[in-house]
Amino acid sequence: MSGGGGGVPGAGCSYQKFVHFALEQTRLRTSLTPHPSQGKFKSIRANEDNTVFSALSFTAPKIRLLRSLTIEQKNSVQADLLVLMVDMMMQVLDFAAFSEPEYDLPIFCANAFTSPARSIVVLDLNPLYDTTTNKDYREKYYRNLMPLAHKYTELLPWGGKITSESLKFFSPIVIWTILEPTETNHGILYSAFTDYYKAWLELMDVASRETGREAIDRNREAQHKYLTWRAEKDPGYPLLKKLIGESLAKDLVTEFLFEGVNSLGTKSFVDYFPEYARDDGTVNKKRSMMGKSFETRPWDAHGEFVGYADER
Ligand code: BLA
Repeated sequence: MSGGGGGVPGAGCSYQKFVHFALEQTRLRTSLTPHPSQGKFKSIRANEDNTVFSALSFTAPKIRLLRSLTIEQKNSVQADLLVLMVDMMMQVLDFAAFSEPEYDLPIFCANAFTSPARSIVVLDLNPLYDTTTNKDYREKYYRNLMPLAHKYTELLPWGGKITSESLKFFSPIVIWTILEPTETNHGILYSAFTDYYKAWLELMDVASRETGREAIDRNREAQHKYLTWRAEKDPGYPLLKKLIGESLAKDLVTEFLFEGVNSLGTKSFVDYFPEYARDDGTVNKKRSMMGKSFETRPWDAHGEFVGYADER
């Protein structure tokens, strides 16, 4: 059997299937065109031979950027009962979809980091506008999606304390969970991914184009703020640096994963997040200024925010 060392179950638990599903479903509804960023990153190679990167990016009507990165790190091939088996040491999925600024659509966000010990997962339709302070936005997009969140609250339970700053980028239907990397959990995650992605596609299908200059500018800036946050503070960055080196990791983050961070707006990280400004004007390297909080799910069944920072 594979996984003698308790490794992540093998090929059956790949995240490739997630990507195939999403692209297939998207193609049923719209036509995908390769994004210019695909050229440089499609055949990105890791420092180690056992680690494979797959990067794909597209645009489509209404969709500014649909991009996917998977990383698979395999253990050395073993002969076992005459069958060559491969242990997965690490699997990563980073899948996101960003609309054109003419639409205020949430950002589809699926991130999973799986090691033999556990899977760290964030799956969400990240709101363009903070749903605690923008009730209209919450009503518009999440009211009808609350049943989706309820479907998974027990199967994919809240992952415990989390970087507090992240919460502003999450919606009331977010799945934030830490799982044992079993085939069963992988199956549940696949089901949640497909449900959430189909929900996003449906929103995309019916979204109507904003025509007012001000509204479009506001959407663009909100997306730029999100990109700026993630390009600077994404938890995956140290690992990317280790796998492909600092310079390529930086390019991957700014030109592929969070493409638009250098073109959708001109504000800097500390313009958006002044609490990170150090006296000399540089960005504080800490991931979080507030620390971790929210031991339990901080939204109620109606999507109302019920978490308070003082519960830390
Ligand atoms: C950990 N990734 C995490 C954590 C979160 C996320 C919440 C737990 C640590 C924490 O509380 O910050 C993901 N955080 C997000 C997402 C948003 C956010 C999606 O704010 C969106 C707004 N993860 C990846 C990729 C890699 C990766 C591509 O998505 C690697 C290439 C790795 N994530 C990774 C690792 C950890 C992690 C190694 C654990 C280490 C750590 O906590 O620093």
